[in-house]
Order: sequence, then structure tokens, then C-alpha cells
Amino acid sequence: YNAWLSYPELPQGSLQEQYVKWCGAVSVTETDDTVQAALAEWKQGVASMLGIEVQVQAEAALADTAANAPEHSDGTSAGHVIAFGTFGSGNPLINSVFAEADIRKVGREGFAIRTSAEHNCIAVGASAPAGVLYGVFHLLRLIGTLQPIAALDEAVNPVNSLRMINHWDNFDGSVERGYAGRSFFYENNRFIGDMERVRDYARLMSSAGINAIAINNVNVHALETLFISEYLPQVAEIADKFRVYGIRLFLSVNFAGPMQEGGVGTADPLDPGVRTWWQNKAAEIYQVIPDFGGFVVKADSENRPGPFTYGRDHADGANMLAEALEPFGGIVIWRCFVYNCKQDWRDRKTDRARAAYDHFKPLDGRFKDNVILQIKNGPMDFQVREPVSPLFGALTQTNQIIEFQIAQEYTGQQRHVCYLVPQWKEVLEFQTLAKGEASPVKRIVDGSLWGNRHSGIAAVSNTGNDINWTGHLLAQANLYGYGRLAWNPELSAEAIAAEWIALTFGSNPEVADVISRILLDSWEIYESYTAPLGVGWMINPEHHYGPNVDGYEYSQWGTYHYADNRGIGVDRTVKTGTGYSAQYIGSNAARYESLEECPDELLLFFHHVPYTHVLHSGKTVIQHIYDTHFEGAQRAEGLLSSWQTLKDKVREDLYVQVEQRLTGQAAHAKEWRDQINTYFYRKSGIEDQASRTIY
Ligand code: GCW
Repeated sequence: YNAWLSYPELPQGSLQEQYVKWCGAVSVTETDDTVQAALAEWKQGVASMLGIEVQVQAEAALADTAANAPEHSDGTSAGHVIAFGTFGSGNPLINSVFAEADIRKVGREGFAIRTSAEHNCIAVGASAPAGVLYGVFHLLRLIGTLQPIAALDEAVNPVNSLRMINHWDNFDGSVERGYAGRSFFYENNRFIGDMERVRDYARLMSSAGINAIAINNVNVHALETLFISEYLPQVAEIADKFRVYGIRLFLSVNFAGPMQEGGVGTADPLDPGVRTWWQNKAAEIYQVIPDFGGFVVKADSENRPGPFTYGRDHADGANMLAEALEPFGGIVIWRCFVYNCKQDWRDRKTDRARAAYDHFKPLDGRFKDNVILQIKNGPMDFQVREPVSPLFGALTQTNQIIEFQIAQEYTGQQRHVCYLVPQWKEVLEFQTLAKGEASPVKRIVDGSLWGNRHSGIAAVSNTGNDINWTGHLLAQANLYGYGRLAWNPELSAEAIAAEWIALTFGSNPEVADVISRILLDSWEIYESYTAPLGVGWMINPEHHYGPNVDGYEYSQWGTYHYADNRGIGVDRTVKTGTGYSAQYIGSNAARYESLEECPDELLLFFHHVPYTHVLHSGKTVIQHIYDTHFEGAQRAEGLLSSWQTLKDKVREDLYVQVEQRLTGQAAHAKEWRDQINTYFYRKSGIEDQASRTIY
């Protein structure tokens, strides 16, 4: 339940002795809730990892912190102290350890940390209370991952200013695409009010670096529409808990709110009555939630209402809401997941992949300064493999954030292990070429490439009321990893995995090796036994779990593979296809357009090819399908056997949970293997070169 904040006891050794020596006493002089939350966390972490009860020093005692004070019998040293607080707030240690030059390096949410020999102190100083909390989590993490702390000296600032989680929780307690039980906010159209759980959630999120959470589904139904009116007091209670942990609360809103709540007969964004309605709403919200983050909006998408009904565009809609929030410093996060979901499969011209760019590129520059466009990482929908959305690079005058999906909707639904940090990193590193070679997605979303006022990363949560939060224990690594990556995209997938493992399972290197391999191989394995070469979507309609090659082939959702007896893939070239490849810049467009140059893993996303087409790997497409599916299912079995080497080495209950899931995955991977292989064998009539069993 405490996940990566369970603070396993540290092994005896020189580092542990060093920590014990330092951690006996703490100096904190501020009463601010957030600083006090940091103190509570510090005490809990130190008690649990090191078995010592931290003494909180009063101000008077601080003065005589003597350099050569005696060692106590429990190994703590009276001379050593940890100090934390905001700069200039009256903690004498913070004020003496940090000079003006240090303070200048620390941003709004950052912190400085230094081991000072002179003061016999490890000081964590920040500009604001949230930075203190991040700094304390940082120090706890250093200890939990067995890093030396005797010579710390750095200033740490988050790279992305918005580090957001989107819940798809509904008021009835269900979670759209939720795979970890039900909502811990709502049940049966009421707020559960379990504030302890909300607080623990806020702790977890804050420790991973999250600073913004939208608590309701982007599909806003009738009752959730009233979150900004009737239910505002309960929403405010959650915001109060979040605030302590440096998290701003956001709400998803219904664009047709003014109509549903009555009074206004339209939701036309240019109608003065509608504008006033939203302005009044904003004022009411800020009365009770003074630091309210703003609105998340899914409009004119998958049957949600929006400005199109009134002949207006997305900029009209977003700007109207932005105007209402502006006086209070709120922002509008407008989603770009807009496409025609009523497509006729016979229509080969309409290409869903093109939609976001076609809708939003022409609006670049028209959005107000407090509007952010939220763009899914790929042009389709969180498939195991997609190219990067071409909107990154195309919008040069608009605030934008990327949207990832921590929930594993299309990547095994938290029944299969699929560590997504490597995928997210690949996306963030993608060179858009928007401003020459130095224009990776990460520099667009952190706001540095175009100098945006608002920037960052959002992701769909994978949590629920399951006791371990994420259903599959190993899916916690995605939640943790997302936060860490949003804080600092330079962290490697390996380093993030190593942190999560140590914080969750303790520091046994053998355990760490096995779990790390499982996590780092898992995305590739999942990809290999599911949809090949970037084609995507071979899943059962609606619930999206399990193989069904033609599940979406004749549907209206715009998600096709066009497999017949000769070949497979979607022709998205300019020359003969939908022209999607031209949405990329320069050599990216050329590479995707070219059958020869297109990377193997995206081949079927961009091209329709015969099964005998030879990949860069030297294999034919059909042989690639057979080989990866046989290997994938085998490697899925391998995940289980690796895990089984950990029996008796990790906590029994944790061991069992994961063993069960991996057993299910191994069996289910065979189902994928056999359905996909059989389908393509029957379509193509081409034998497997290795003559393995295909049904
Ligand atoms: O991935 C799709 C999901 C929908 C979801 C939609 C969206 C919240 O299947 O369940 O709706 O994306 O992102 O809006």
C-alpha cells in the first residue's frame, strides 16, 4: 500500500552507519503544512529504514550544535543534524549554509542540498515549501537507494513545470480504462471521503514529483458536470489534501455545462451569456479553491460536446474558458485527441492519424496565453508502437504538453508487465527537426524550444482502489517512473527502474538484477507477441484486451490494417496513400515516405507491403511475424521463470502477486501467438521457415 514509500530496512554496513550518524537530529523551524508534511515523512522514513527516532531540535538547541559532540549509543551523533526549510525563513542553519549565489540557482519548485562540514549539517533549502518537500523526498531516496550523503552539493530543479496526472475516474466509481479496481475518490455517485487514502495518494505522487492532478474523467457525464457547482465543497476537500503536497487540483469540465445546468440555452463560446456563465463559475471555484489549477477539456471528440456545434473552432472554445480563468491564474488544458470516430471503413481517404494535425496546426498562434494543448504521444491512441505525433514540431506559437498513458489500455491492462518508461523516453528523444537537429520532443514539451509560458507532461493514471494501487505490482514502476521522467527526462529508464526496485524491494542486488531485466525487456516482449511492425489495433473491440486481428477492421473508428492474401499495412505515403507522412518535417517526412528507409518497427504504419517484403533485418514480413510471435511467447514464459528465481528473496505477498500475473501473461501470450500466426498463415498461405506449429 505504501508502494515506493514503504521504506524497507537498510542492510548493516558502512553506508548504513553513515546514515545513522547523520539522521539522529533534524532542525525544522517552520510550521507551514507542507514543511510539516516533509518532517513527518522524514521521521517515518528514517524510523523505518534506519530504526531510529529522529529528535526534532528546537531553535535554542541549534545554537550549541557542537562539532565534536559525543556519539550516542544508538550510533547517532549529537553533532550531526539535518536541516530543512525555505530560504530566509528563520532557520539559522539554512541561512548560514546557503549563500545568495546558491539561492539564485533554485527555482520555484526546486531545492538545494548540501553537506556542510563547517556546520556539521546536511541542509535542504528551497524557495517555497513544496521545494522543501521535494528535497526531503530526494534525501530519503538517496538513502533508500544506498547513495553516499557525506558530500552532497547540488541544486535540483524540475525540468518540466507541469507534471500532471489525469484520472479517468467516474462518479459512479468506475474508472474508464482502469485496471486496478475502482476509484478511490468516488463510489455510487458520491465522494467516498476517505481522506487518509487521498493523503497517501498525494504523498506518493508528490514523492515522484507530480504537481497537478485532474480528478475526474475527460468524458464528463451528467453528474460530474456538477463538480464545479453542487459538488464543489467535496472537491475542495480533496484540493486541501493535495495542496499540502504541492499538488494543484484540476477538473475535467463539460463544454455543454451552461446548457445542462440550465439558465443558458446554448454553449456557443461566442455567446455573451455563455461567457458570463463560465466567468461566474470560475469566480465561485476560486472562492473555495484559491489555487485551483484549471480545466481539462475533451471537446468535439468521441461524441463529447464542443464548439463545432455552433460553427466555432477549438480556439474559440478554449479561449472562452481561458478568459474566465485568467483573472485567477487558472489554465485551460485543451486536448487534441480529435478525430472522426464515425468513419466509413470503405473510405480509404480519411486517415485518423492525420486528424490532430489537420485540426490544430491551422490554429497555431490563435490560443490565449493560458491555454495549453494536450497532445497524445502518437497520432492514434497509445498503441504499443506508433510514430511520434507530428504536431510536435508543427505548433510553434502554442503552449503544449504531451499526454502519455500510464494505464496500460493497449499494453496488457496491468495483467501483463509492460514497463513503459523506455517507450516514453524514445518519444521524448525524437528529433522533430522543427528548429534543426536540436529539437527533440522533450525540448518542446519543457517549453525551452519555443519559450512557452506553460509546458510539461500529462499522463493518464493507472491507479485504483486496489491495495497496491496499480493491480499489477510491477505496474507501480510505470507510475513512479512517469513522475521521475516528468521531473527530469534525462534520467535513464534503467536508473528509474533501479530506484523503484530498491525503494520497493530493498537493496538485495540479486533481486534488483532480476526485476530490472524483467522491466527493461517487457515492452519489447509485449510488442513482439502482439501487433507487429507498428500496425497496431489487433485487439478486441471496446474493452481492448486480447487478440482479435479483425476486431476493428470494418469499424467506424478509423483503425485498420488492410490485411489480405497478398499483404498488409496502411499506405500513409504522399505518393500513393493518405499523405500523412508529409506532416513530418524534412528528413523525417522523407524517411517515413520511403519504403526503403522507413524503420522496420513502423513499416506497416506507413506502408502497405506484400508479406514477402524484406525488412532491414533481412527477414520477410511474414517470417518476422512468425518469429517474433514464437519468441515473444517464449520470452513471456521466461519472465515468469526469472521471477521464480526470487522465491524467498522478496516478501512473500509481493512474490505471490507478481507470480500470479506473470503466469497469466505467459499463458495469454500463447493465445496471442497462435491467433496472430494462424491468421496470417491462413491469409498468406506462406509456410514458416522453421516449420513450427501454426494452427
Ligand atoms: O484511448 C481512448 C480510450 C477512451 C478514452 C479516449 C480519450 C477517455 O479508449 O476510453 O476516453 O481514448 O483519450 O479521450
